[in-house]
Amino acid sequence: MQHKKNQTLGEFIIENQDSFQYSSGELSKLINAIRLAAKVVNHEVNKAGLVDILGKAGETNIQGEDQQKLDVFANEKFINTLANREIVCGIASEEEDDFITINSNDERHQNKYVVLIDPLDGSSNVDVNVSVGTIFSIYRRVTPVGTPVTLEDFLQPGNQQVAAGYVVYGTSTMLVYTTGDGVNGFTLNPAIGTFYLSHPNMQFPEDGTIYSVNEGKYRHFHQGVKDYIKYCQEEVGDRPYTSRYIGSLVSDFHRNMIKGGIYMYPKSSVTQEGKLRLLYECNPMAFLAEQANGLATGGRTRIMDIKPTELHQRVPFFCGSKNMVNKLQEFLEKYH
Ligand code: P6P
Repeated sequence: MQHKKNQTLGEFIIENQDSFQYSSGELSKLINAIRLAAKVVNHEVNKAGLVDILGKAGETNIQGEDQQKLDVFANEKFINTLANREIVCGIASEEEDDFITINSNDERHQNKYVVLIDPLDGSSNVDVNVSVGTIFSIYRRVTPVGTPVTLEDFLQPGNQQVAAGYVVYGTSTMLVYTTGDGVNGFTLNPAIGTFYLSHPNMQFPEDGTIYSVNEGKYRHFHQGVKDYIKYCQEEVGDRPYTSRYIGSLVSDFHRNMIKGGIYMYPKSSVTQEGKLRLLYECNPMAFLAEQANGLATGGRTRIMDIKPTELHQRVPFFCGSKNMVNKLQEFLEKYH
């Protein structure tokens, strides 16, 4: 992977498309489509307080969560932008009950890629001006080109992803992605609408001193998770660690990747399988984590080895600095 200081995202894609093991031209078009949609959504997120786009859309999604107006806006923008570029044969979204078949103009279904997205993760934070994100995951279809896309094309294990990334709409807007050859971060210059390579070759520090979990749910957690949290809080060596939890996966992940840390969303007696969705939250973040020298596990299994069984399935999720995830694993295994 070539990195040149202040390279634009467009230049970076062109210079590195040969490292992409599939037809690079289409991937470039895909990433460019995501870049365009990210700018449009960023524009709305940044002025959300000024226009009637805050608050609930009056609908609920398949998760039973109130759809925020910005959720619906972001979902439409990413779907329409991806659908219009003749590279995607199907899209699945947190905001859509079922996957969407993209009929290429000539109906020959020649497009080879499927995209899974969480268009606005952490969207309940928008109304309180806390950063949110978009998460995307890209696979090649597994059913024959020339036939309509099927659910099988979406239920692939995360280890089959060809690209994944996120947009974080924070104090600055960044696009962070991988195509399997490291993780690179691009910061948007809003004055000219261009993303510049600001964080080449992002890596999780092997150790960290930040743990991210919703401690309000502590009493519902598995004993191994409780023991690990108490370990983080002990006055020993470089502990107690710092507790940082924004309530926005992309933001917590991004901070922990830069500073070192672990993010945890365990299953509990209340949420038997955890809360985060395997296909469009955990798998893309797991791909990024491993490409950045980190780890991502469901507690017993590497996240990217889990064979999905349904589009919106949830899994427990632990992700971040290698040595922190391994230490957590030790506590979990005491009770297996
Ligand atoms: P809780 C946002 O809804 C999200 O999917 C993640 O972005 C975030 O980390 C988590 O859920 C927050 O969930 O239950 O702690 O409010």
